[in-house]
Amino acid sequence: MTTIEELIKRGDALIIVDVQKDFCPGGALPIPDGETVVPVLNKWIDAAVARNVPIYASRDWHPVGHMSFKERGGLWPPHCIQDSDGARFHPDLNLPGGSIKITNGVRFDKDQYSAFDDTGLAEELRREGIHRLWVGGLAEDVCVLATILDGCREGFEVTLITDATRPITPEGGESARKKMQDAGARVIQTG
Ligand code: VGL
Ligand code: ZN
Repeated sequence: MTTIEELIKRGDALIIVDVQKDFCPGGALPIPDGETVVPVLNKWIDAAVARNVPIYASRDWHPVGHMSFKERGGLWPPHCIQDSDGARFHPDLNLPGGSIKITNGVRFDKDQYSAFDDTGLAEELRREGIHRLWVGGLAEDVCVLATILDGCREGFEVTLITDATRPITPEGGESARKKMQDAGARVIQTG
């Protein structure tokens, strides 16, 4: 069996998408079994640290009354409001001090599902000599999907860690998985 440490190497990055309390059961926009990604991602974090592979963690970080909220005609209940408890990373996610945070959803005029959208992430990764991305997080059919599609479009070799992600709906997850694979993303399951 291939271990994570055998898979990841120099030139890779681990991208952890929106593993925040509001996206887990008990939160404002709970994703079924969302919390189950945490122990899996912790294994990837350990391996990334051991191999000196950088870790980028995105977070959804909306102003009060964001345009993506239902009260403003958007799709979602209010969630991940800046500095709220629900916007915190899941408390069991062992993000090391050296991990790099990417903040999304702060714009007043549009939502940003992808960690690449208006963040400069692609340029930053290229500057760091990174060409392969291992991706997990929430939700598979929203922000993980958008991040992976952009990662592929930007020319990175992208792998989705299937046991480190969960969709909002099973149908959404199925269609997202297909779109990601059609875009050239690979899929892998941990151990
Ligand atoms: C997300 C819905 C609204 C996500 C963010 O992180 O997948 N989903 N905002
Ligand atoms: Zn959001």
